[in-house]
Amino acid sequence: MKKYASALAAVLLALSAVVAPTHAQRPADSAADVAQAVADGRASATELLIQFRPGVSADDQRNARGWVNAQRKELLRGRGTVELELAVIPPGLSMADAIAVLTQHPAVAFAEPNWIYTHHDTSNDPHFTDGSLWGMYGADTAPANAFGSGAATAWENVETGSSSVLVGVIDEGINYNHEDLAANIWTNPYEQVDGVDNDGNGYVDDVRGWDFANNDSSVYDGSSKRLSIDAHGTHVSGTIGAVGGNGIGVAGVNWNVRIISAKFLGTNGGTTANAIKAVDYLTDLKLLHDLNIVATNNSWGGGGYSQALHDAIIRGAKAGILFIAAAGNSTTNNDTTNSYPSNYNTTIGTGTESAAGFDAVIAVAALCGSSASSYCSGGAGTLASFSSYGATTVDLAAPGVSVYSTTPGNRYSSYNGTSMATPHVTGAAALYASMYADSNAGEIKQAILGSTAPTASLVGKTATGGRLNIAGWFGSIGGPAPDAPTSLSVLSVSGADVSLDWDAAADADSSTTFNVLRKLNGGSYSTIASGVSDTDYLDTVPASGTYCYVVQAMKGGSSSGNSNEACAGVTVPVTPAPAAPTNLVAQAMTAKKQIGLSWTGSAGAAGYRIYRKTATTSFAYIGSASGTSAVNSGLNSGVMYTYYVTAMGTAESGPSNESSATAR
Ligand SMILES: [Ca+2]
Ligand SMILES: [Ca+2]
Ligand SMILES: [Ca+2]
Ligand SMILES: [Ca+2]
Repeated sequence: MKKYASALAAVLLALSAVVAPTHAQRPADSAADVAQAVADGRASATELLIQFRPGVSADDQRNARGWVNAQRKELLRGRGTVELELAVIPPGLSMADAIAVLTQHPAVAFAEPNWIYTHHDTSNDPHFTDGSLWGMYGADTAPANAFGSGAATAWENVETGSSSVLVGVIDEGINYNHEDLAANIWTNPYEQVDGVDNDGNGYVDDVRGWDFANNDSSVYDGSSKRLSIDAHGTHVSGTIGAVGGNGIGVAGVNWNVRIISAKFLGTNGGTTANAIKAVDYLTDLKLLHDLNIVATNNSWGGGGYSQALHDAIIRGAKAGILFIAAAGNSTTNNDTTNSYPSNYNTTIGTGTESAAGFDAVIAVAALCGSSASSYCSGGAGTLASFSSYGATTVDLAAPGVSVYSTTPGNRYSSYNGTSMATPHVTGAAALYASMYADSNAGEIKQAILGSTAPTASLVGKTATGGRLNIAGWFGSIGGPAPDAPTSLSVLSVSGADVSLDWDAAADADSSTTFNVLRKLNGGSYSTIASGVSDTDYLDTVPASGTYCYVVQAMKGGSSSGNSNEACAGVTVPVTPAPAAPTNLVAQAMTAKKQIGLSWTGSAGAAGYRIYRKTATTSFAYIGSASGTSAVNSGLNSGVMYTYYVTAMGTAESGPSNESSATAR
C-alpha cells in the first residue's frame, strides 16, 4: 500500500500539468490569460503555433494534432528538422484547452496562441501626437478627427508611400534641407553640378528641380534672416511628404515620396510664362527619363484664361500627370466666376492642343476641422469661410484651416487656405500610386473622387459632395483587383503532405498575401488557408484522394482571380487506432477529494484521454495523460465518480473498462 501511494504521489506531480500546465523556461500563458486574450481578439480563437521537438516524425506530429483534432495550416519554419507550424483547431474546442492538452504531448516542445498584433505604423512625430496635424487624422485614428484626410488610417495599414513615386510642386521653392523634408526631396540622377546640362533637358545643373522665377538652379533662396522666402512651397511640400515616423516635427500624407521643385512663384508672385515652363519641365522630365511623376501640386491661382497654359496642362495629362489645383480663397462660386488654373479641363481641347482622354485637373476646396478658427464659425466639417466652391468645377474638399507643416529654418507653422487643402489631395494621389503601382492617372483620380466621404456642407458646393477620405480605401472598399499568381505546381507529395509552390504576379508587394483553395475528387473549391505571405504552402490532407489547388492574391482588401490549377493524387497511410486500454482501476486516495487511476497501456499509444461521469452527469472528457496513471483532484467528498480511458494514436481507441470510486 505504501509503495502504491508513493507511486501515485510521483504521478501527482507529473500530472498536475494536465489541469494546470506549467512551462519550463518560458513564461506561462495561463489558461485564463489565453481565454481572455481570445475573448478580447488579441489571440486567434482557432489558430495556434505548435513547436515540435527535434527529430519528431510526421506521424508523431499527426498524433499530437490528433489529441485536439487540429489541422496543420502552414509550416512556418524548420521543414524536416525542428518544425514550427501554424495549426487550426476545430470549432467548439477552446484555445486554452487545446494549448493545455498539446503541451502534454511528448512530441511538442510548446504550443502557444497565435497572438494578433495590431499592425500599424503610428506616427511618433511630435506635432502629430500633440493634436496639431488634424488634417492627417481620421475618425478612427489616435488622435482622431472625422474630417481629416484619414492618412493615418493608411499608415496603420502599413501604407506610408514610396520613394519610387514622384510629385512636382509648382509653387515657391522648397527649403530642401529642412530636417523633416530633406530625405524626401528628389535628386536628379541624370544631372551633376558641373555647369553642364548633363541630361539635355535645357536646364543646367537642375539637380532638385528648377527656379523659373529667377531662372537658376537654386530652388531655395531663403536664409536664416529671410525665413518667409519659399515658406509657402515648403509648407505644401510638408503636407505631401514630410518624413513620418522619425520622431521629428510633422508627418506628410506620404512618409516616403520624392518631391521635385518647380519654383515659379517669387517674392512678387509668378507669371503665366513661368507657370507654363514649370508645367512643361515636369512633363518633359517624365517623358525624358521615364520618371514616375504622378501629379503636380498647384496651390496658386489668379489671372484669366490662358490657352498656352491650358495646352501645357493638357500635355501633362497626356503624359499621365494629374494637375491638382486649389479652388481659390475668394469665396467665389467657380461655376459662375472662372478660377484658374483649377477650372481648366483637359477633356476640352484647344486650337493648338487636342483634348486628353481624361480630365487631369482636380480642384480642391478647404474644409474646417474644428470651430477654433475664425474661418470656421460653422464648426468642424464646414467649408472654410474663405474657400471658393463649385458644384461642377470643384471636385472635393480637404483640410485647409489650421494646417500645420514645415516652414524654412527647421520650423513648423500653421497656415490656412485652399493652398493647404490641395497638397492633402496631391499627397493622396502619390500614396495611392505607391499602393497600386499599375494605376494610371485616371484611375488614381477615380479612386480619390470615388472614395470621398459625403459631407453635408459640401452638397451643392463640390461635384462629389464630399471630402478627401483616404481611410475609405481600406476595409470594405478595397482597391483594384491584383493580378493572379502564376506557375502553381505541386512540388512533392509525402504521406498526407502536399507541398505547393507558385509565383507572385509582378504587381505583388510586401502587403500581398495569398489564399490557397483546395477541392477533392472534382468537388468545389474551398479556401483552406488565407493570409499566406510566402509563395509556398504545405497542405496536410485529411484522407486519400485526388486534390486540386488554386491560389489567389489578396491586396488592399481585393482578391485576384484564380491561378492555374495544380493537382495531385494523395494516398494517406492508414495506421490503425491503438487497442483500448485495459484493467482500469479507480481508487480513492488518502488525501481528500482525489481519486487515483491506473490502467494497462496499449501498444502504439502516444497518450491517453480520460473520461468521467457521476450519477447525475454523463461521460465527458476531462484531460489527458502521457503515461498509464493519473490523479483526478478537486473532487467532491462522498461523491462516486466513474471513469474510462482511451488510447490516442492516429485515431482514438475505443473505451477501456469502466471503474468507479468515491472520493474521501
Ligand atoms: Ca538638366
Ligand atoms: Ca550639370
Ligand atoms: Ca533661385
Ligand atoms: Ca516627421
